[in-house]
Amino acid sequence: IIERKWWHAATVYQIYPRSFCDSNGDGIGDIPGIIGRLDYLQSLGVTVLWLSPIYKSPMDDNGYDISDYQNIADEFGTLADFDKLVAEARQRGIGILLDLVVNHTSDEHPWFAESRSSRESRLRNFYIWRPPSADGGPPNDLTSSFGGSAWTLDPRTGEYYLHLFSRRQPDLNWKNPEVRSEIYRMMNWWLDRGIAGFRMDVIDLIGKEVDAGITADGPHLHDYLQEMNRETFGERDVLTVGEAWSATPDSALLYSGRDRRELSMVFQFEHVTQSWDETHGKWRPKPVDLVKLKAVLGKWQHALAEDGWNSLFWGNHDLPRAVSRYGDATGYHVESAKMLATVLHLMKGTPFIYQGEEIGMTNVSFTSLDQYKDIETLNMHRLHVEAGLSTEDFIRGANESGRDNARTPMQWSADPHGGFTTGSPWIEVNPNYATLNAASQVADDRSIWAHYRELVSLRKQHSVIVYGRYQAWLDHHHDVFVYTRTLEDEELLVIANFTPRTITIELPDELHRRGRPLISNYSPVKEVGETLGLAPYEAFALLSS
Ligand code: TEU
Ligand code: CA
Repeated sequence: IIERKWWHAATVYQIYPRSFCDSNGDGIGDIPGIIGRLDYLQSLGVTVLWLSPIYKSPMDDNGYDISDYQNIADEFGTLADFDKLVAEARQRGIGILLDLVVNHTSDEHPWFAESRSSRESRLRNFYIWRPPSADGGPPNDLTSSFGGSAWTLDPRTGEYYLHLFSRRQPDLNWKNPEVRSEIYRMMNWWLDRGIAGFRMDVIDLIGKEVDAGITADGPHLHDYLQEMNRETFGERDVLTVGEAWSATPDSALLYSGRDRRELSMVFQFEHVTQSWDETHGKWRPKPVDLVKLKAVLGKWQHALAEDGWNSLFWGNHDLPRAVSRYGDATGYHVESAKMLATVLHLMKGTPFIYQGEEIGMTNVSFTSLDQYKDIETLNMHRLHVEAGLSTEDFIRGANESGRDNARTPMQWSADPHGGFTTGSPWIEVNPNYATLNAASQVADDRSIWAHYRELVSLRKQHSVIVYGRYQAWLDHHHDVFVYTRTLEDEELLVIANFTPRTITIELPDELHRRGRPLISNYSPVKEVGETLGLAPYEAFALLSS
């Protein structure tokens, strides 16, 4: 039923350029650094790289605040470096996805400088300006994701502008057709340079109706996406993935349905937020409840089984490290990292690996506030302390959920600073680099890295992994994740112990079988009977036909 697309079988690797590889010793990762690691990425087997923003930016939010869409930030390199990256990647069968940040720009973008200059500016309507409310305060009570009001008063003209993120990230006015056509022109300019597509930052926010208090999922959102598709990538064979914290299975079908002409897929976050605290959100995460996690992931597998397409991920540059959040980073580091990868990569959808996940990089254990660099973490600290929390308590939450967990430098080797830089890194390297690094894992065929490489390669070989029908088993079991994937006469059985305990499970008749062991994190299992013993975090897949 589904028309086959190249990106159905692809595995994407996300690079956070600032933290990936520094080529010139200034402590900041850069494009030449990425080029130098293409062989590593090719050998992992990934065929798409998503780069977090590399455009000119004052870096208030590490590049998610763009001041020139058609230039590269000096610390990352030049347009010539970028073109070289595209060409060198293509030679290795790898495409480049750019991060499209078009909900907002930097306050240093020339559009904003012009827009704020006077109420009569020809670009006034490029952003969202409103007069103060009757008491002189902000127009309404919309809040910024990074804390506080989403409105800032600009004294020059006496009006407030909207920023759903930092005050240095003013929101563009998507209702203005000139804004939209400028964005489309810019997108085509990048597409013409040969990129493989876009990851679209907070794309669910562009249809906002601020006066009605609506930010996500606004009434014209899908009109804009259809227009964007028509005006830019619609006739090009690219991958587009929209970040949509508000996505539900129903809206995901609107974004990614086959006849919708919008996006290839979206990132949804239900499996992430289901373990957040009701009042304190991610800063007080609850332990992961496997029954709930399975229910959420299964719901999405079923919802997009016949139409639309899933993205699959445990982590990204905003989220804690997968093995720390869902596995056991201390007791069973290798076993649990492999288990998590197995469960995710054998589901239906396009898997995304966040840099360092393939070697099982872990959360930080910072002890003092100045070790954090992330604007969200620093703003939230201020607000939490004002509300009566101690810095110590805040740090406990930040070490579990803060965005800097994902942003410490990639651990390449046991050399100083993990081989990330010869200078001093912009953010501290996790001290566990001495034992946890890419060099040692690439050399070890039983490493986490080797396991990821095998999973990426299996997806290329077996269409049952790409297209097989998903069915979950033992939904109410608290310890194991069990599912099957079926395509024609092939059936894949995946079984994973999510606990640090040795357990014995009972399996329904339909699952008793022999099969060809496809992958496992202990010795290969060849037969599944009525009862099955599983070692801590054991996971394996059997293929039968
Ligand atoms: O993130 C969207 C977003 O809403 C995050 O700020 C999220 O709420 C938070 O990190 C999780 O608790 C995107 C980018 O991925 C993020 O890095 C940017 O800071 C943000 O947009 C603004 O561009
Ligand atoms: Ca550098």
